[in-house]
Amino acid sequence: MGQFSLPEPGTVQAYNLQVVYESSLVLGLFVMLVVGYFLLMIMFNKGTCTKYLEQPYLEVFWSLASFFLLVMMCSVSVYVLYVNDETYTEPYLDVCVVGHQWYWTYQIGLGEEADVLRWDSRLIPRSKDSSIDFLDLITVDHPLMIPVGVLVRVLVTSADVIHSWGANGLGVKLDAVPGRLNRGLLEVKAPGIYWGMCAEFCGQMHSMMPTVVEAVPEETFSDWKSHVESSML
Ligand SMILES: [Cu+2]
Repeated sequence: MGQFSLPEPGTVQAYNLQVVYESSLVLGLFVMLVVGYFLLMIMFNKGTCTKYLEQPYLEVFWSLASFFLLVMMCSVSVYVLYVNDETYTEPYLDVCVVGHQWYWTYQIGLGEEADVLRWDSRLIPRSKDSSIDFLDLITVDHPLMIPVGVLVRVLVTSADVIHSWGANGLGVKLDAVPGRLNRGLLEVKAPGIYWGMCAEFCGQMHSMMPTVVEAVPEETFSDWKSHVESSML
């Protein structure tokens, strides 16, 4: 649908959200057309059809029809709500995201594991050496690397004020609240770079802490991880 729809979903979760959005949109358009048709009919109809007066069956029908439409919308959205938030298998990777004024700290792996990697992701401002197609305000020094095709659990918190981490194409936006841990699941479908912005006003440089996620094939991810680990030793 190109410009008329949401951005291309980058994850299974974003795809599910798009299904909810588009199915609700189609149902909404259908209801609008039916109601619009009857509205125009009533406006321009000069006669009165006695068949439609005091019709209990008709009233029961349109009450039930709208009830079933609501049940359809509700069942799709509740199903996606649970599917996007629950997993019965252990995620392949845990990523911790900590918001700071005004940058993100990423950590791959949890506290007890030996192979935990932690780094800061800061904005690179445009300079006179920047190329002509330099992406202003969404270029960072070290993006978050995640593998494609596996389940990644994101744990988001903050060290100072409330921030919000997410990227449009990933279909995720999680508030980074000090003292709380918010959780999201991602299963990226295609390699690529996904951009987002801090979505909670967090101070003077709120617009200068983009979230850049680089999704790469699993082998590339392992190579990158072992390379970084060896260079840290
Ligand atoms: Cu922020």
